[in-house]
Amino acid sequence: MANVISPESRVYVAGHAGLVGSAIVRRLQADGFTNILTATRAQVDLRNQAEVAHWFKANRPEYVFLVAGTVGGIMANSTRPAEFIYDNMMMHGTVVNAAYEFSVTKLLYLGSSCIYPREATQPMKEEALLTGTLEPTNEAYAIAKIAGIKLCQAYHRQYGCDFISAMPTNLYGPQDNFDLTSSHVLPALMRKFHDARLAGVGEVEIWGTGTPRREFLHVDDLADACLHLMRNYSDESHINVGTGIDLSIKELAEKVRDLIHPSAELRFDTSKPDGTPRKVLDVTRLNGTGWTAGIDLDSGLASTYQWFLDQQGQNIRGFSA
Ligand code: GFB
Repeated sequence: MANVISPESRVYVAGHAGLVGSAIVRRLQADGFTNILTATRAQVDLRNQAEVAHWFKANRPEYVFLVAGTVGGIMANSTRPAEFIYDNMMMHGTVVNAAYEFSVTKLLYLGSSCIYPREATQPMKEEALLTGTLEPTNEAYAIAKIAGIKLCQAYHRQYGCDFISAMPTNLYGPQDNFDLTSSHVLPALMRKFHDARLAGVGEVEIWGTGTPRREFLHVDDLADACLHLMRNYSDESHINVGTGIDLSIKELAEKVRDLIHPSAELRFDTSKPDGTPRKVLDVTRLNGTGWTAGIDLDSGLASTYQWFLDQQGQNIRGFSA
């Protein structure tokens, strides 16, 4: 019987402070895990192989959730491609190699749904990977994330490492980034409608045409899926993680408006990029492992906004209240 992660296991969450990492730590704590290992950027620069190897040698994790990364929305991706490809390729390479060198029992690497071709048939199946050109606005990031998948597969193939890859759709939830230049659309809209209501402004700017379609998974659902996959999945292929349900940016903006600032008008700034016309994942393989998403978008929006309000006066990433 292969080793299975348990509350006594030494579990390293690489990227513990971010949107995904903090959700995984919350979930592990809730499940009574007593050996959750984390390291701040000051303690370990994950882009530095020597520092990462030194940390692994000293801490000997048995399980690794590799969810660290330099991430951002469409504007950050299209204006900072060098950071996005360098940081992410280095972080993936150093952690996966150290996990092999120090005999980690199992590693789960988290990619992104932007790895798929811009014109991929929707919903996107895992087999669509590398079958067409990528979306230009986040190609650098996508290449780094694809390299992460190939790293895990290569270490599995050559050394027999139990390293798996999960590809989540667009995520949201507590500890998200609310900085308007680097954030993803959902937290950006939440902040924009919030600020407009407080300022008594009757119009909110939405980037693009509002016609692109996106799928949104709450990060607590993702954390649940990651633990589920760490326990039940060891195939070489990456696996999609999502709800399988999408909506247009305009429909999302109307949901956020109705929740936060119902009287506001939407103004579409078509000088801003739309990015990929549609991104929704085929989650047949995931559902086949016995997992389905549990947090619907309306409930997730309400609970995330409540978290946002509860943080007022505290430091939310990208937004000093
Ligand atoms: O979430 P987002 O920045 O990234 O943009 P992607 C999604 C859509 O929302 C685009 C529109 O069509 C944006 O033009 N949008 C409207 C806005 N208003 C806003 C706004 O105020 N801020 C932002 N950010 N968007 C990401 C990749 O692509 O997908 C990431 O850039 C990652 O690397 C993520 O892969 C999963 O969904 O287009």
